[in-house]
Amino acid sequence: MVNITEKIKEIEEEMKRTQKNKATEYHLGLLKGKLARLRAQLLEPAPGAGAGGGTGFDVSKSGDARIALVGFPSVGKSTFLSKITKTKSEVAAYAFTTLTAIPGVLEYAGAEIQVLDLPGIIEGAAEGKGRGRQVISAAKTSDLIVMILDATKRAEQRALLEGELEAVGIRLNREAPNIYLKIKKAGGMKITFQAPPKRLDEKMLYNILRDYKILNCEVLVRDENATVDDFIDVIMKDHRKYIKCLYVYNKIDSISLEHLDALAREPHTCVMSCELSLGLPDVVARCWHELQLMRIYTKRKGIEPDFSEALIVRKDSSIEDVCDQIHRTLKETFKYALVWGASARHVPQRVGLGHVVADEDVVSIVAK
Ligand SMILES: Nc1nc2c(ncn2[C@@H]2O[C@H](COP(=O)(O)OP(=O)(O)OP(=O)(O)O)[C@@H](O)[C@H]2O)c(=O)[nH]1
Ligand SMILES: [Mg+2]
Repeated sequence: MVNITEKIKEIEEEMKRTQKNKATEYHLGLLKGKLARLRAQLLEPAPGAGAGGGTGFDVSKSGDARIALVGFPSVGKSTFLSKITKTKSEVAAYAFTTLTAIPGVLEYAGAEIQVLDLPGIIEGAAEGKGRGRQVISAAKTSDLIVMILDATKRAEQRALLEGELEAVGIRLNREAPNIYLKIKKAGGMKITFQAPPKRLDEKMLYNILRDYKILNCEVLVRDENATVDDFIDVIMKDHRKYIKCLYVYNKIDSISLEHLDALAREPHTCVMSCELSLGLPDVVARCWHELQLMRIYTKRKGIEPDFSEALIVRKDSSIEDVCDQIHRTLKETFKYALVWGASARHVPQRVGLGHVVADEDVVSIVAK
């Protein structure tokens, strides 16, 4: 039997050979679908298939959020971890200094953020080169990927790394496609487009669904710009992860000012020099911003709120999430809450469990 890696190679070769035009687009679409299936198999083998899959490193999640440091060898990931946390991860001039995941804790704005220093990954990581698959699995569990790049290296490094992450189903700084898919037991395929699609048609979707042996389903494409790749992402949604990414160029002590200026203007990008301790507070502040965590202060009746200790909750959290953060049974006795701050229409506003809080709100929970 040909192994999965070889099959992937074959399909990639065929896709490269095939010219893109009207006559081949259906065939290319099918190839993309097959490729996505094989890549998922490579990372997540069927249960009982034994080891070799995508299990990450054995580091348990802790704190309010997790950041993964991803990058090629020797770009300065460990140096960065040692600078922003109390953890010392070994630093050296040779490649693959770090061989496992080293967790550190970043304390910021009253939150504890776990930062994972990971081994460097190389081209072909998605296919299992180096410790690539493990690194990528660890990255998949994070709330934010901080991609450390070497400012002195060629610009392609970023696209190469993105390609590796993309190949294993990580989607950076993107939302899930606006396509509804419901698999059914009977009734055939029902495909509808909310507006005339620009890059898809019914036959394309039909072919791909058949190839995936999805014969009974309902599809509603809400986005007119949706592509075949988007559609495959929707079918493969259990293997896709939409994660924010901050691109951080290190070693700016060794590049020209012009180059530095150009890098710093790219979207989702920060620049720093760990060696000269330049730009580090900015990078940390950007990480905090990208994580979209909120600080909620609690207040007891008749007492001033305690601003020294915040509860950390995720973006769009409700009073219910705040209760859960305080104690898991608190909502059973919940009567109402009083809210002061940006989310309150007037202060204090009396609200129920569903009220969505804002950063730095003060909340007082009133029990039955
Ligand atoms: N010039 C310069 N060198 C740096 C900077 N930050 C780190 N280095 C050097 O880059 C080399 C690699 O640093 P590490 O932190 O070990 O890199 P890493 O990304 O953890 O490498 P691996 O663990 O092998 O993947 C070391 O020699 C560091 O001293 C910087 O800001 N400027
Ligand atoms: Mg390292």
